[in-house]
Amino acid sequence: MPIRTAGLSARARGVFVLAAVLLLAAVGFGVQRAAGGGDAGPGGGAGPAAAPAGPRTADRIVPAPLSATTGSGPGYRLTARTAVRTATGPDAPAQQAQEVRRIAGQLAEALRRPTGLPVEVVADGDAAADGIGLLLDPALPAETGAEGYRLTSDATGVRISARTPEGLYRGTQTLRQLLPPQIEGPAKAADGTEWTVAPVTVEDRPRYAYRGAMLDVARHFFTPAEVKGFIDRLALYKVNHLHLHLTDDQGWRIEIPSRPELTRVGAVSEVDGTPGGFYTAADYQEIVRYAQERYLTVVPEIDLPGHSNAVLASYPELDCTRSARPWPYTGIEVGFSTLCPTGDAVFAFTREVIAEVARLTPGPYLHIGGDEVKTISSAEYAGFVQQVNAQVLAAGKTPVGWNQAAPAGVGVLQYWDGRGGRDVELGQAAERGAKVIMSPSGRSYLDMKYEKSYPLGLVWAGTIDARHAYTWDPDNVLKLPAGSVIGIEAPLWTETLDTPYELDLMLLPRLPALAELGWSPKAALDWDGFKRRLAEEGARWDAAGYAYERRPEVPWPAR
Ligand code: TNX
Repeated sequence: MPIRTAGLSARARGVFVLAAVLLLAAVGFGVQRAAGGGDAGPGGGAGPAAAPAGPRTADRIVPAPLSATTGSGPGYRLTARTAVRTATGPDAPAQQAQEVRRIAGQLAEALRRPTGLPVEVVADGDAAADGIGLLLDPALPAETGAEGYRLTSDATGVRISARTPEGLYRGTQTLRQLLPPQIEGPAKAADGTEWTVAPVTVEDRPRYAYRGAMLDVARHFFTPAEVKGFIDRLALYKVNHLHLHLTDDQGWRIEIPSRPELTRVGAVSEVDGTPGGFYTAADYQEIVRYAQERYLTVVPEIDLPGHSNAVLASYPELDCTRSARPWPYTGIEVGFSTLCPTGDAVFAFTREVIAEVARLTPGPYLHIGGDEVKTISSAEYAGFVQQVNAQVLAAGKTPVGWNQAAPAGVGVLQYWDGRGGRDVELGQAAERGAKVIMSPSGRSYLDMKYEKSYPLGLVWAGTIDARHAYTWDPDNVLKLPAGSVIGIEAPLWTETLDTPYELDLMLLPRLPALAELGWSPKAALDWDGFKRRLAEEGARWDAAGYAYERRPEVPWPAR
């Protein structure tokens, strides 16, 4: 087939020719390696022709693993004989063994659809036999941790081992990335697609324990199915917490049976006046379950005492400022609403809400907001937050608050804004032992525009392109005591975002940039290398049907 470069600009032609030269060099190299390897195993086929066609080697993984080496030989080709085999050993608790089989089933299903291969699950089989072995191995080094794993592949198969089912799950996400992008497709791929896993050895574990993304379902409501789609994107990049911002001035989105007005009144609308919505207990639990199956912990947020206009519209007696109550409220101003900071009625209300949300939430955290309260004194604010903090602890959960809650003694603080001495207050809280989740608004806010002229998003914290989202160090945003920062989170506020398509445009490609900061060792972080790996992700999103912004700072291949 002749290579056409006519119609491209001179610069693009140059790039094209260079790329073609590199590609030829790479193919030549691959053939040499395969010929030298000479070991045509079960999946290997005959000789050089079976060399991995695509460039999906160990250096394509996002987030970058702790270490990865591309081996020699043809890699493992999925065939009709490929099975997912689990080995959990005689000492594993039955529940763990069952969980490993569930993960195997999840992987097999994901492989079956695009490949059209049968991909059976063989429980307690031989993890070293032909296929993909999932091996629970408590003897792996302790530093592997709960999320770490080891993945090896060669012509005979792929083996993932980990100390826990969670580690195996993270390893299966890496395996997805070692296959061609069509593996993400919703339907069977074109005949002749080569389902080859490059020969690699990967050792991996995360830098931070907490790697989160937040979805604001209050400003615009997103259905359980839409939230599941959001979770799918996070799981791919090994994000392990989903923070749901469930309440705000514009809407209350979770049913509390003892307080029916919260949803009868407080859920009716959203920003711009379009209809709102809310989650029943069953809806919420379904989201939690779906997240759990992908090893994401849901962190529910009930924003208190500010951002509470929807509560006040539903239960006016909780307002002692007696301010005029706009309802339905469809604008995007902040800071004008607060619950009464004192009195039995308000704390009975918070206790009931916290008890119900805690009951529905298996994860350890319950986020109590605490941001942008402008209409009460700081003493009233601190007194209120302390009481609510105690209620969350009494409900068996760990309270999390936005960084304004630092002086009130909340144990886990989410840093977003250091203005007005908030950075100093947060530093003091960290000195007293508070843990910090880093969400600096100028770097990690996925609702900030990529550039000033971008049609979606806000600009109050600046503009954030993919490079800006990637080039910062969570440990050095503030000078905090060593070990204070437990991770990072990327919040997606939805004042300007109303559809899953719009969420995708803001999320991709910045989510993987932030996910890599949370997961990968500091030494592996390098924008020039990352942007090339990121560019390869585009084809996966195309296959999956995910929208994304083809930002100029990323060298996307032509579609
Ligand atoms: C600040 S971050 C807020 C949110 C807005 C967001 C918009 C934080 C704790 N508060 O209420 O939605 O900015 O970017």
